Amino acid sequence: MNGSLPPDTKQLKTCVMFDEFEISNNSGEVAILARNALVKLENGLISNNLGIGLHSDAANQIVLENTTITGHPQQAILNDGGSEINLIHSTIVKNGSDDSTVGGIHDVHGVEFPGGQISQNDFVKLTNTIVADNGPGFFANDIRSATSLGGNIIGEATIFSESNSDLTGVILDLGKLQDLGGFAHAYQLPLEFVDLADNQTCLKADSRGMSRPLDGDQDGISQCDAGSIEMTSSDIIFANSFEKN
Ligand SMILES: [Ca+2]
Ligand SMILES: [Ca+2]
Repeated sequence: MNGSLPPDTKQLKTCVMFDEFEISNNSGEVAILARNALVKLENGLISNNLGIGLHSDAANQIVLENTTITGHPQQAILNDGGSEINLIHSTIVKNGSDDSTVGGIHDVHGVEFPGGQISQNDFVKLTNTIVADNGPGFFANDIRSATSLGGNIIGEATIFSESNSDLTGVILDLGKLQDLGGFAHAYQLPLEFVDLADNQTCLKADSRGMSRPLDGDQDGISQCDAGSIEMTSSDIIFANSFEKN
């Protein structure tokens, strides 16, 4: 579907599943607009469309697995209307350069009260997912309102319930999309971020079909990687364009 969608929006109704897909370089305000739908997106890429990557509104239930959303001038994901989004082993980077409210994932639900009490912020759930290097955003660069189920790599977030197994405040540059052998291009993970995700919630394979978990850092222990790619020892790169806070 690369470049072949209508110029405005792609509307999904009822139950939709995309496996091994790419939606890139479209000129509409929204690449995927979901309303009242069950949607599963797996092993794919949504990239460099003109506005928002995925706009979910009106009681959707959406699951993303092994999917990368990148290169959108507005939000990667805008979630509204009581919709629920479950992101598993997905990579949300380099979105929101154009004065967004949030560059990565903007869930409009959830309110932070004085004293730190937070209202319902579990409409968006994150497992072994990367949300970093987005923004700048008015509320936060990467996430407004989400709940972690563990194993995530997160940049800047607000109204966010994190897990002990998350890395937060991470400054991360994954470089450029590359052909790593799957249906769509994806990002490699720098060595320092390999083998840090949660094996208990690890998917059985990555976006290109490589089995998880692998011992990417060669320490003798196989542990899965956050994001859509499970790094093999042969495609480990020693990137030095990142640092952790
Ligand atoms: Ca290891
Ligand atoms: Ca690994």
